[in-house]
Amino acid sequence: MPGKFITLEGGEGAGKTTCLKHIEKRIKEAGIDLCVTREPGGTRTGEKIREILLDRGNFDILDETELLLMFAARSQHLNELIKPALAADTWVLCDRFTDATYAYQGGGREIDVQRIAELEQWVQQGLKPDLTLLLDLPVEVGLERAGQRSTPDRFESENIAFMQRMRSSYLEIARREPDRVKVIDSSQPLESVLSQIDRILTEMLHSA
Ligand code: T5A
Repeated sequence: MPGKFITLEGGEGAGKTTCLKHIEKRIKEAGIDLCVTREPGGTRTGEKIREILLDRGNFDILDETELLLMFAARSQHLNELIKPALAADTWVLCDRFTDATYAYQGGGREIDVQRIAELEQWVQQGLKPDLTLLLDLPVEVGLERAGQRSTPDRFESENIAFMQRMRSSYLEIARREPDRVKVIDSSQPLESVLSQIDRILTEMLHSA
């Protein structure tokens, strides 16, 4: 039986890094082989593309170039790491995936979503996550949390209107695909966020 593909999504400073470690621990405790990875990145080539994408010095990257680089990294990631892992019955936990492209490039940058859907079909050929946990919180709260931690990257430097469009796009995906995308209120204290996640994970682990 192929492994399960779980993705974690959310706006800036939503708490993905914090929650990822918790999810990893829970799945491994259940005796399941797990591969933890991220996008953009996850492979040697993908991590080089990530550096280009996140570098604030690259202010001249065109929106379409950004979109194509996201899918270039994703193609490498899927073929080199994700698909082989799933075929070997290993679960994959990925920090961001294609929903981020719809939210940031579609919502934030306002690129035609039909164009994103075409690239998704070409690169993924129908492959989608089994479960997506969307950590949702007001944009201002997320930016404040992220800002306390590090120098903003190219995306964290975007304006509030961009971030609001990104959040709305994520919530729209969740409304369209409620079976796959579970919304977690990540404005709550960490213990509450983790217990919301635990409830969903327990259900998935029992059905596996
Ligand atoms: N991108 C990515 C696209 O544009 N298109 C795409 O297709 C893809 C795949 C990647 C960037 O690339 C863009 C989106 C991103 O901008 P990233 O590293 O994945 O970058 O994303 P970031 O959002 O930048 O990740 P961060 O590491 O900045 O944020 P996290 O992981 O969401 O937040 P985290 O866990 O580090 O938490 C931030 C702070 O909040 C605290 C934590 O302790 C930490 O200090 N915190 C809480 N505080 C109070 N209550 C809680 N519940 C808390 N949870 C966490």
